[in-house]
Amino acid sequence: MPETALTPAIRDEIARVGSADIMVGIPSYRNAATIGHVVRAAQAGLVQYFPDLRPVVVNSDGGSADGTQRVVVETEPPDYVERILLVRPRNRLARVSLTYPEVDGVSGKGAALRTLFLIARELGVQALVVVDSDLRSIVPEWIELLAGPILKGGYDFVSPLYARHKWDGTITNTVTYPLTRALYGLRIRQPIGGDFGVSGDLVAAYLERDDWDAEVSRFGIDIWMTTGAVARGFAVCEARLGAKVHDPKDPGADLGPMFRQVVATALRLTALNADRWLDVVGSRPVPAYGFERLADPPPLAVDSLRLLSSFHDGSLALADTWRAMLAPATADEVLSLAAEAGRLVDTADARGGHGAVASHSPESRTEALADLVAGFSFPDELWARVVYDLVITTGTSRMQPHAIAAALAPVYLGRVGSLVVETRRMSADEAEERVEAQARAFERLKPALVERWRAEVGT
Ligand SMILES: Nc1nc2c(ncn2[C@@H]2O[C@H](COP(=O)(O)OP(=O)(O)O)[C@@H](O)[C@H]2O)c(=O)[nH]1
Ligand SMILES: [Mg+2]
Repeated sequence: MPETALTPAIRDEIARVGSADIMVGIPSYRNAATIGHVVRAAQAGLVQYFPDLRPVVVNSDGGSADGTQRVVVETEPPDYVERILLVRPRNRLARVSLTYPEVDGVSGKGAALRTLFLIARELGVQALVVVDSDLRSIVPEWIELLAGPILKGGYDFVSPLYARHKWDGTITNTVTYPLTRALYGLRIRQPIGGDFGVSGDLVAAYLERDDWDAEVSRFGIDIWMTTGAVARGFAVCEARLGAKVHDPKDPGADLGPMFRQVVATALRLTALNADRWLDVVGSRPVPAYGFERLADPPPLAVDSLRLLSSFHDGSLALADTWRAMLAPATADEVLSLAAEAGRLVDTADARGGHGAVASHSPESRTEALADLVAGFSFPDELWARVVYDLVITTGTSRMQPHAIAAALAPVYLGRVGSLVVETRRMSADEAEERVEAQARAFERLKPALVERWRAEVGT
């Protein structure tokens, strides 16, 4: 169990608040530009929807130098919310902004959440809602949607359901959604969405677990929370939140560390929880709470040429590692796809001259490449086999999850590049059907995974 001594300053804040029924926790690191809106929405949601409860908003910050915490404490106070919403809550809303302590020397989103869990337990809250501090699309109702199922419905974990752009959430679409669904049999569409509702019981269970590691202190936290709820049989539902609009990331440019932390955690937990998934067959939807919305998330530019180029570069540097971590046939197929990606990138360069292609916008590069790559496809089943080979490699301890995840990253970029090219003319619904088809491939291949696990790892 990690050592997290709450600082005296945090203890003072807990003593000042005393106790609470419902808490909104907001992790942050350098979010001065966006966190004000999130704090206002959280306060308004608590005041409007839970006027009879004792509410608190807690910001857990990583020591941002950009004034994030100052924005939080200078955001309009709760009486402003009461005035604009014409609500007279029974209890005054408390607001706290603090700098969280590192967990075993590591800071990150997970460390921020660990402090939020400790505070929630100390205050005795029945429902903890956590929301990201870079959200543009949060509205007060999100607080009701994420806490309502816990307070009114007896659920322990509320997972978000959003309309996202077809190219946003690529780690979710290619790994955490299909893997969680096929392993545990629950169709949780956004296992690492970042905006969750957690019951007081589940918070206590999280704090009692002894498998917190450095990745969980970073971006491994979301899949750790979701898997922890699902694998231990807590009551799980989804809440329909509408669009997720936040600081966007290009999967080829910004997602490297996050990918490694999420995937390493997912693999580690898969090996740890074998007794929870080996016997699960098929999958079922989980109950969804909230009114269905029409939402149109903003466009997102993704540079598919760069994705294919990273896939090919990765194959040059990592071929031996890929052969060590994948089954021989899987490695052969992946390496030949990477070679094909390399040829396509060369052709694109030769056609336009590297500078000419590089100088175009990502969209026109995708279009230019699309003409070339009409036949390029990273098949669903091959991707599922890649991920399942890695589950086996983790189970047999031939490689550490973190090393596997790092070596997988370029393969993932190739997989995403293929999806981007294939879905470039598709509507959101059509692209969603591609994600579903991939999830069905993971389910189809699961019996083979189970058989291999039993033969090579044990039961
Ligand atoms: N406290 C803290 N929060 C972090 C850190 N890194 C990210 N976060 C928060 O975690 C949330 C999600 O991060 P973000 O970069 O938007 O990830 P994504 O939306 O999942 O791609 C945001 O609220 C960030 O402020 C960190 O190092 N420390
Ligand atoms: Mg974000």
